[in-house]
Amino acid sequence: MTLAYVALGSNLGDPQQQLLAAMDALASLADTRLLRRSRLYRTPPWGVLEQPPFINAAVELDTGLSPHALLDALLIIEQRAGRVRGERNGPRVLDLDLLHVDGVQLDDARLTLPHPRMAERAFVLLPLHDIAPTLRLPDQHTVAERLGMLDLAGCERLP
Ligand code: PH2
Ligand code: MG
Ligand code: MG
Repeated sequence: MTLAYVALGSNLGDPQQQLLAAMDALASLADTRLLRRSRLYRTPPWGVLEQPPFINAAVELDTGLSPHALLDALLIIEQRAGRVRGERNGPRVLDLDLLHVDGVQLDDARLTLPHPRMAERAFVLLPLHDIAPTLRLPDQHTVAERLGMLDLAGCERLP
């Protein structure tokens, strides 16, 4: 079994409900246990600014699935939630991004691990910090250290 971290995001429909349902779906995956779930955060849209704020979260899984099998499972959960592929960085019903799998570095047409842009994004690191503050990023900083370097303006934890 291997620890894996997944980022969750949504800004269409009922984002809070979608994230909670997605966490339940992740907890039900074959050969997988959900060990930790972050709080939910409201975050300003990054990339495409003219869209609703996102709700973001992160989870820690212990899984026997390979990274690619886990990626397939994430895509199926996104599709079941009604995800329609649209504009890059645009609005979405559910986005599940595989961030990190312990001991795995890979870069192919479908998947790059660790996620190459996670260290720059408050909407990823803020929830990840709830569940894995000492996780080491590709730049060798921990999540906690990197988070201290980012601008958290407009990010708020939901009650
Ligand atoms: N996801 C994106 C693009 N922009 N902004 C925020 N705040 N949160 C996201 O999850 C997000 C985003 C593409 O996946
Ligand atoms: Mg994403
Ligand atoms: Mg994605």
